[in-house]
Amino acid sequence: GERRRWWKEAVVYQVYPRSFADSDGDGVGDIRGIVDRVGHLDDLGVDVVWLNPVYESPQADNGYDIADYRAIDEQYGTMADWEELLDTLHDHDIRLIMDLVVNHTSDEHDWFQNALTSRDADYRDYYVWREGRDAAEVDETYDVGPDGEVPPNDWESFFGGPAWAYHEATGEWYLHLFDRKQPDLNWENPDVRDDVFEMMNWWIEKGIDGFRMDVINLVSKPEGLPSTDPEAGIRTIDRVTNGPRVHEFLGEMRDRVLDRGFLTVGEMIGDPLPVEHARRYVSPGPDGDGLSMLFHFEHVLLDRGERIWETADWDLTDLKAVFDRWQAAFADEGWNSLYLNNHDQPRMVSRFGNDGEYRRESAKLLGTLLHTLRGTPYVYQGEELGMTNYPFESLDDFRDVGTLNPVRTALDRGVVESFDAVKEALRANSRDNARTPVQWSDEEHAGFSDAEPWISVNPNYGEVNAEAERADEDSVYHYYRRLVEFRHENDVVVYGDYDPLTPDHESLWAYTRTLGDERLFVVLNFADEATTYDAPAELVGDATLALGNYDADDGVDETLDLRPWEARVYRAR
Ligand code: TEU
Repeated sequence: GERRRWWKEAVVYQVYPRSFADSDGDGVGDIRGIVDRVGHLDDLGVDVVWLNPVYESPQADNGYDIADYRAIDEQYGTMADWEELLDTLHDHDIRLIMDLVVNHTSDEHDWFQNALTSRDADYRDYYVWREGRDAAEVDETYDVGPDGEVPPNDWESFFGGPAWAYHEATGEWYLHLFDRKQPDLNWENPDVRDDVFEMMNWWIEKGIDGFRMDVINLVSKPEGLPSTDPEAGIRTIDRVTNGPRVHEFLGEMRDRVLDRGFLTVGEMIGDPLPVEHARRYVSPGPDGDGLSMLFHFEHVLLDRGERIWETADWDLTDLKAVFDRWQAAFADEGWNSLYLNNHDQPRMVSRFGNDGEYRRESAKLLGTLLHTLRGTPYVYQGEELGMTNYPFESLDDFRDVGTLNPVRTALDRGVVESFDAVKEALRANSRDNARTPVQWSDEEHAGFSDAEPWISVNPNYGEVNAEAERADEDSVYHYYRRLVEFRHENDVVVYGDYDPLTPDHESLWAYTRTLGDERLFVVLNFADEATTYDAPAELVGDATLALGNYDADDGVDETLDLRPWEARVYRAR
């Protein structure tokens, strides 16, 4: 039988603190701003908050570069503010999970500062240091260090350029899979693991309810750090994901970090994530790593090219195929997380919906999908308001290191001709789409701050904002409230089997969810046009319309006429 778990029944709401709410008028969101808005979360009905990093950090990657794991960044407030946030959430029966960023630290972390002092420094081996290679022996052309040295291997950073930085004083290179201000920790060193596990337990003792684990499938690096192999189609990402000791390290974590039935969700980059790893990460058995669930990337890579300025064509059948495969993968054991956007992804309504004429309808349809598949839904701040992508006009509009680094490097090298040549793709792809301030009202700066925000507010805030959404019973916001409530009141939404009905249809996604003699029938029209659907005979007949984004009658007819972006959830009778 199905194991019941509180986190399977929960809806998670993701707060990106920098962009959520600014209480002290410096243009940057902060923890008090979140405390002030807990009412919004409570009204929405969510069960868990996932808080993006608020630790002390020079903010090279908005907090994913941590200088002190046990301190709150001044910009975001104090430890007392954080404690108040935890207490306030708990008072409202909302749990809190923290972001765990332990593949790398900031270069300003004490460990790294110590490591820089000499090759024999106490903390040298906390990071990955190697000697460079002789330029004459290799054919890479970029970034030749002093004395004609090139980096130890050809890996590329996820943010563009080589994954290695040369340290003059000690004459070696350190590995940084992300920005050069984010040196990778050396998990081969047992002291690193001790310190990480101890730090996790320190936060657990403070009363948190779990962790979201940043790029946790990168922590084990392959022996010998081999270069890529373009002939065999092996890219950097294939070298660094799901490494040889990753399950051993996570097993150690499972055994040594206190577990009070937490929600743990591992971010697993790479495409595809091999199913044998996926199963093992989330298997609760003795051979499993015991994570509650994971984030895979397959659906958010469909429309992406190799580079941030490239896009790819996709259609609905591709999207369904990805979800169908993952629904099946964890049908008996393991559990899915469900997300359509987050702080690294463009806004879902601009990407998978229609953010113009059908913004509201398509935001609700996507919400229906998110909340009626089998798994735990993650709502990203502003999603419940139908917030959209930002109309970027120049490189100056961007703040994200993951956008700026690669584009600037490519412009320098002439790989990209001009900003205009890549504008449309960056508009579609940039992480900054998700990071514009939450639109609370139609007041100046959208009610996010009294000051000019660190990144521009989307110009559509006059129409799209929380105050307007709350005032309108037909809003995306109120529909999301109903979705959350629906999950809480119906076990079939949580535990029911998923069966797809229309894998090959180009604009319809229909499926059933079945638990014992309860059955839901969901039908979604992913199109700007009306579409008819011949419902399967066994579903035709009496049924209650439990949810929908248009007015519709009870009962499933032989032929269902669905309006643009219409979503319906029927409860079979
Ligand atoms: O993200 C991992 C990651 O691979 C993405 O940043 C990816 O590069 C991006 O989505 C490209 O589309 C995690 C965090 O979520 C992200 O914010 C951090 O920048 C990154 O790790 C480094 O900590």
